[in-house]
Amino acid sequence: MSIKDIVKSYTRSAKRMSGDEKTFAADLTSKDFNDPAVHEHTHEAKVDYTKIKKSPPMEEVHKWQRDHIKTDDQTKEGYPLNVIIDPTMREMYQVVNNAGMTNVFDRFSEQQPTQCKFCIEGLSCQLCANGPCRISQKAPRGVCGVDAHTMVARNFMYRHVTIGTSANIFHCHQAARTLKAAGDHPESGLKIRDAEKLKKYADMAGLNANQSLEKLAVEFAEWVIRDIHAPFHIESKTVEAFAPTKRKELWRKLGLFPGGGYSEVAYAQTQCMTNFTSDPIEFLLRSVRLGIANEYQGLFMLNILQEILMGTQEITMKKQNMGLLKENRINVITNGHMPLLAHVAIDLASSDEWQQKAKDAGAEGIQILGHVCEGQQLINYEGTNDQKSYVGQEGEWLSQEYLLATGVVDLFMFDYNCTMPTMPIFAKKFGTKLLSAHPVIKLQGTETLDFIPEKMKEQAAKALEMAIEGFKKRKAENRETYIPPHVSDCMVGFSTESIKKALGGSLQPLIDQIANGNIRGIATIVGCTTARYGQGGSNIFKITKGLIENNILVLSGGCTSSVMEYTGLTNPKAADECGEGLKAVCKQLGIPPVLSYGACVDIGKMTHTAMELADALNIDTNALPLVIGAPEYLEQKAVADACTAVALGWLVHVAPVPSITGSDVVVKTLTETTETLGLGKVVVEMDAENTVQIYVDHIEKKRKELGLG
Ligand code: XCC
Repeated sequence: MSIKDIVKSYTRSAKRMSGDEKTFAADLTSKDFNDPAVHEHTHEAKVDYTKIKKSPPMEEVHKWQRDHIKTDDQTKEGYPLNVIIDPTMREMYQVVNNAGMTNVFDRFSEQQPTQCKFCIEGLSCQLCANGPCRISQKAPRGVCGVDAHTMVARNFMYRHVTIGTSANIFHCHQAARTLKAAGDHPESGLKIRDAEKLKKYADMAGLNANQSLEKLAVEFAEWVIRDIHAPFHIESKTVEAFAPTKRKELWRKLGLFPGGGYSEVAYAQTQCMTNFTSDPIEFLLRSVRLGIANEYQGLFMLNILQEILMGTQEITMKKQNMGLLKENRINVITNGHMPLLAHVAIDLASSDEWQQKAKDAGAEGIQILGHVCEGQQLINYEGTNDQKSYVGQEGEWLSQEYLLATGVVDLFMFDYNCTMPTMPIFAKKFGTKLLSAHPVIKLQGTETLDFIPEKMKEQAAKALEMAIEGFKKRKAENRETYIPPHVSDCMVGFSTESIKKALGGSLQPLIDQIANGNIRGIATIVGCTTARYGQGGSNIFKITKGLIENNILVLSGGCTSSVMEYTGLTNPKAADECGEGLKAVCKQLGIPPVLSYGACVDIGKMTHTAMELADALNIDTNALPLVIGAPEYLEQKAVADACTAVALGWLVHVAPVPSITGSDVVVKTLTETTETLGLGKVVVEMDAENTVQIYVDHIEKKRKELGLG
């Protein structure tokens, strides 16, 4: 901008601040906002469930999905139906798009080509009032003097890793509060379902496990909470108690052993202030350090806490997708990642008393489905298995607007991330009641519950009452609805413990199959799905197909699990699609080639399996024939999780391209140097076939180093 333009811009800004001139948003219309109080346009949208191309029955869908990924039809032309491979989402996208309503795929199109080259490469900074600065050849430094390498590395840690780490630790903190409440107030709703697990981990934490379960629950929860809140300069007790010995030595040597998680995040954010740290390598190593806190004070620990409360995973057959919704039942969706209140609601709704209340309202009953990672967790927990009100998993995060457009969702309750800001207007249009289960997530015009684990039973009852009201209103208004009829059968419930149990008590049979080469190695395909060209679930599916054909066993976690489910890869029948070695193993055990570990937060369980495998082989974690893949990563937790994987010594593949390509120092450090330090490294690759080859090559390299043929 010229000096004249700058003066003009500041003068205009000043006028806007004083109210003398309109802001940019003042020129938008009320239909461009999500506050249901001002959004008056939903009634104009004409919803027609008949003018859509319906998906064929599931068997044909599976055939179509397999043919489809062989074509190159993944670009702008034909978007988004060329990337959406979920049969229900394909139908409901058409409904929403025909009605002219905002939705995730159309918003992605609207954002093209506005998306900014500088931001994509990490070369823009908005931290201080001299900015925003963008780095180019003409202007190689920001106004403060920051160079490209520092700007990219700082953005990486500040915008992605600190947010993701604090989110996972915050989640763990809430789970610990809930365990404490279950001990202090056993009538509050949550139960201690896996007492053995509580004793085992409390013992590993150095606590006295020979006391009443209630007292032990309180003590263990307080131990976790104390560690999360410890200062950054005091070594974390959870890391000390649960991380592999060889890793801890390395982390100490490299200065990466973290202290208390919240304090680590505060330290890292402080470093990001303008004119503070400028060493790019420091930001990158600090990110790895945050990755360790992210694991042991976040993912790993929150899994243990939730399993104590909801029962460890159990291998079983379950169902998935929108076809599980029922026109004449009260349909409750629970969305998010922290199914604590949801579990109490399922408990209550499964009782005869609440089923009767539903019948009194004119329904055939009340049922609950989990959306996104929450649903993935709930179908896995042993504690949900025989609860009749829980009917299955609904879909990935991309599908939530389309889900409400069915018109049959009576209550959409949500707790922790992955609830779109547009939910209030969809709820208004389609008569759904919304309820937030934690004040950390507030949507415009939407009721929010305080997070009080001691009162969860009461809160769950309130949620179910809201659902009953929603149903009554839907019926009274005689609303038109449509449920896409597609459902997948899937085998779920995999975890270290459930796999060991299925294998007769140890991981040895799995190790034998890896050693004899039937299984070449393991790939964890985790994380989200994105709306980008070539993604939308397609990239995950294509890569996974390639891996199992190459005899690589796949573990899934996150919205990737939904993709595996609606493409049939978590069905034992998918054994026929594998290479000969993996096929033989799957057939012998009656398992699919993709083992669903559940949610993205269940990555903590995958690292647990990997750590036990490494222990059984007496090797460090980085020696395992293992690759971590996030082929459609979306948000900050995924980036923090990638840092965890780097800390544990693993190759991490990510797509789409993360915003680090503006600096060769950052790229080289994360893709090469970290590995030379005994850590893992990052690989970026967009093409699915190349990606499969990268995984295969890495696994074969690790096999060779281990002396395996
Ligand atoms: Fe959200 Fe977990 Fe990502 Fe899916 S995988 S888009 S975070 S729901 Ni977690």
